[in-house]
Amino acid sequence: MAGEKEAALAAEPIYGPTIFDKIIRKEIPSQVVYEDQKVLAFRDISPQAPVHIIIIPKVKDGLSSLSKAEERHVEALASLLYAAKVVAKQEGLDDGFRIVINDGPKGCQSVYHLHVHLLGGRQMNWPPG
Ligand code: DGP
Repeated sequence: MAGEKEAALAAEPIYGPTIFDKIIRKEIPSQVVYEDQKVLAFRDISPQAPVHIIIIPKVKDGLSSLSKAEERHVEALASLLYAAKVVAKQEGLDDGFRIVINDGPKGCQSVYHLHVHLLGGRQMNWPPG
């Protein structure tokens, strides 16, 4: 049915490769600030704070978003948060910072490769928008 095909096409970019795969493979440039065996951290192209860094798992393994996480991803999820702490220290965010994970359309997720936003260098507000 046409409706099913449209739905499949619409879903393709969500579960397929994203711009972050190209960043991992260094096919497009990024300002990498931290890298280890499991994660890559680079400056956001559209910063929302003086420090705005994206932290991603190098191996996506189905983690298009946090809501897709399964028990096998627990270690990868922990690695992202620990890397966020390391990078925050590296960036001198000693007075505090914010971690954000956008999930799905209502969470304003635009790139479907799980990522943590590390924001800092200014006073954050609450509640968030
Ligand atoms: P989200 O909306 O939570 O899916 O965040 C995706 C972020 O990724 C957004 O803040 C902008 C950033 N981004 C998108 N494309 C690129 C890119 O090509 N390079 C870099 N450095 N960041 C990107």
